[in-house]
Amino acid sequence: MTTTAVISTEDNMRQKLIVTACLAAGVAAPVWAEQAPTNVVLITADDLGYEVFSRFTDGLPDLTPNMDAYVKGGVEFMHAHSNTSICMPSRSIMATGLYGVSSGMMGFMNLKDSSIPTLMGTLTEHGYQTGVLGKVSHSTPDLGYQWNYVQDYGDLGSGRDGKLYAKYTAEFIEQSKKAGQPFYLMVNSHDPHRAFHDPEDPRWADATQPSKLFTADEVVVPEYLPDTPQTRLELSHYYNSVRRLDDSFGLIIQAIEDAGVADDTLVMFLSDNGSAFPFAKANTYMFSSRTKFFAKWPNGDINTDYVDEDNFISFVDIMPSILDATGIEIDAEFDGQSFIPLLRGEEQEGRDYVYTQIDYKIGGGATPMRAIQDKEFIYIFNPWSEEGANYRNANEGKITEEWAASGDEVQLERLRMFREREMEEFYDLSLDPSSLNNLMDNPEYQAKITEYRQKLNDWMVEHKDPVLPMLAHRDNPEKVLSMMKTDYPKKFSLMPQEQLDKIKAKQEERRAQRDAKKK
Ligand SMILES: [Ca+2]
Repeated sequence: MTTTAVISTEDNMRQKLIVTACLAAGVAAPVWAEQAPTNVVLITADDLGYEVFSRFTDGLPDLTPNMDAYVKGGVEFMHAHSNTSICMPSRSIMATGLYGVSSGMMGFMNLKDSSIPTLMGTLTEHGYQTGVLGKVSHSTPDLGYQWNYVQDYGDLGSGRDGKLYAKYTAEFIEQSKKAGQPFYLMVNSHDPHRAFHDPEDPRWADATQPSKLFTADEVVVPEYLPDTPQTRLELSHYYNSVRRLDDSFGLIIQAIEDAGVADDTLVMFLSDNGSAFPFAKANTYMFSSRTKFFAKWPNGDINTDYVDEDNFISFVDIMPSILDATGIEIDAEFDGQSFIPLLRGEEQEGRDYVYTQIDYKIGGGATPMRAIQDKEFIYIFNPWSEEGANYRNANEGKITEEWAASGDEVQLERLRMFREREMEEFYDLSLDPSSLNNLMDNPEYQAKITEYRQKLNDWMVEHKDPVLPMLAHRDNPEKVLSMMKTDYPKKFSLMPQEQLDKIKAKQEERRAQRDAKKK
């Protein structure tokens, strides 16, 4: 599919110059030599859950006005998912088109297998300027890679100042124009990651104020959390941060439009993972991975004012889609496929299910989870689960403390489920989207459970998942737990030497600081 952009004489001249420069440098001539090149801006939120959007928060108006207005002219997917609902592994999937089990980045790992191409590396090789704003280390799997333009968290008001994001977006676009190259810009907000915006005690001194604040009384509590005072308080702070994300989004879009490049720029928006509350981020429930996802590309011949309610897309599709949009072909295998045809309203195979996984979180041991879901059902396998297990993550706030102290049966059972889980879970999403009622022992669902487990088994076979043998022994929990120790890859074995060296240097630095304090 070719774009229908009109090419001016000046553009033609510029492109000829670039092609000549590429040939002289021994780089493959870019395919956009004959047409206006496509720029790509990927805007990511940090921990923005899908449940905050209007269909789940009826009665809570005016949370994301800029996004709501923008998305109307583009394409929105109703079934978009992060394959791994944790910051760095989620972004590693976007950058490689591969699940963690395929790339080896099953957690906070950099890329060990240097034969795997990355999105940014490939774009550089094909004549693109690349830039990144915020979340830089989480968004750069290859430790040897050099972006053309970098502004990190500290230069962006702790990743929470939209005016600075807009300023640097404009600066990078100007730099690309001067270089006569098309660009790829990854704009990573640090909102609405914890710490949320608490008006009484704003944690980020250099962040901007959200344009609107929310109160504990008016928030909508998602069904997967018991409705308690602490939950409501944290949610109100979270909504403040969501609003600030939306403020930033509006300013970034304005900067792209002011730079005069919007027509030839594919803009996409997504969240790296679900919200930082128990049962969302760092798990495999529907609200762990489901994300707001929309795209706009005026000269890309794609749909406008269009909502795709049928097709599942996920982050393994991001790299193939961007290469498709930019007309770059490389000799590489991806776990995903380009969704650009869906943006044009075409049909595609393989869009009925999504597969999501968790392996290593930032701290602690592995808690592998594997899930398959479609619009009707979700099946989850948790080989780490056992009585007395103590699953924890950095997303609990003070909510789990409140559950523990409540003496309330419902809250205590929710806490037990969160910490220990069950080896297998199955939910009817049409009746129970928040996954509260595990149907594993319900006789009516046994045929469906077998069907979904088999599909997950097939996915594990295809991707040589180390968890596969554990699924076969699911009726013998002791065996599964012993296999976790023997068959599951150790964290450090998945890291490249350069990352191990960095970790070692950091440890030594900390040790030296401790020793200095003692003296
Ligand atoms: Ca995140």
